[in-house]
Amino acid sequence: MTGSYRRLVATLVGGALTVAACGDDGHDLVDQVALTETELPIVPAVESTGVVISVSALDNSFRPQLTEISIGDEVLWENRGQNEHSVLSIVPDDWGTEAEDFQPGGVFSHVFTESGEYPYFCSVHGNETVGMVGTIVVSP
Ligand SMILES: [Cu+2]
Repeated sequence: MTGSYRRLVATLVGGALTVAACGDDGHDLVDQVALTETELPIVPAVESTGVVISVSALDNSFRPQLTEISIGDEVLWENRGQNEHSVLSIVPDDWGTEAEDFQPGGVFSHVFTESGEYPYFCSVHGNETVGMVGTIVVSP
């Protein structure tokens, strides 16, 4: 992420250099490059509040089962059980971790950037509707 962003900056600065080099004023060239570097904000792709809320994966339930957070908060799931578990999102199903990456002692985290209800489950000990299930509620 940071690496590709730096490449982008280098590309932009390089472009500014090329354009400025066509002129004959070397002083403007220096000013323009400095301006280009300082005015490009280093903005993370995800706005994070820095708040981390823990959810434990036990044998065999998520505690708490219902977790209420704010936009930009990070939820950190910790496998505090003796068994492997998974954390699989249902709607939308674009985040989570499979059991092979969530062994006892393992962690998984996700930052929620939009408000809504995010149900999830452990496929080892349940399915989308019953068993080891949980919900993250993200308020605006
Ligand atoms: Cu489980």
